[in-house]
Amino acid sequence: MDLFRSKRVLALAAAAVCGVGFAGQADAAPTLLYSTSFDTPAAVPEWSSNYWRVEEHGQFGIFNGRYSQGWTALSLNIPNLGPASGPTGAGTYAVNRFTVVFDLFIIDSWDAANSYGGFDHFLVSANGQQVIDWGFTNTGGQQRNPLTPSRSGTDLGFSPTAPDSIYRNVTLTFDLAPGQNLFLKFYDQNLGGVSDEGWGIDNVSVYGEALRVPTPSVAMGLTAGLSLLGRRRRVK
Ligand SMILES: [Ca+2]
Ligand SMILES: [Ca+2]
Repeated sequence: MDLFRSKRVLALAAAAVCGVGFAGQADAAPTLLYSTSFDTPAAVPEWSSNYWRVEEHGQFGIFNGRYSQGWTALSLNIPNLGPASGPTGAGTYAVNRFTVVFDLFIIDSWDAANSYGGFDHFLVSANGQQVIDWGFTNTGGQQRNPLTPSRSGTDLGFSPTAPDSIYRNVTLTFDLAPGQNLFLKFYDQNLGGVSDEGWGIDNVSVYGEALRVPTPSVAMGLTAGLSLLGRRRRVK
């Protein structure tokens, strides 16, 4: 898995969305700030106190979960990421660009598209700003996310009568103003409890780099002080 190459592709994709380019982007090596597989039973004070670690179960291995009507959050102290690379001069400003890569387990009878059963959401926020809000279904109907599952359509664990999905290497990129630590929250909306539907995450990595980027247009709805841009790309 070439995370750094993926990161650059992703950043360029984000830049394309903004209608801007990043001179020197390819020269900036993202710094690996954090990585965990949850596989060892060591204390994880960087995770919220409601952290729950599932032992080996079905096809999922050992992971951070399960949650339903719940959340888990990672707090990282962010060091100085060095001098910002990228375009300089008027019309640019400095950001810390973060890339978060993780595996997402969508467990049991999620129904994103069934209005009678509720629209089941999985969300991520960074320092209180929403990065993604995606709907998933394991029971047919319309997915409300841009991902391609690594595995789906069959029971992978927990309720044997409900299929599950595994999405590996979900990749999110967002920018924060420099000088902030990171509070990364994973949570759901509208789930029915773990006996019905739940989720977990695994293999979480966080990368960061200091960039100067063109000031976004007002039309993008972004501010100079804080911009968030959630993107996702599947890493093969
Ligand atoms: Ca694991
Ligand atoms: Ca299942």
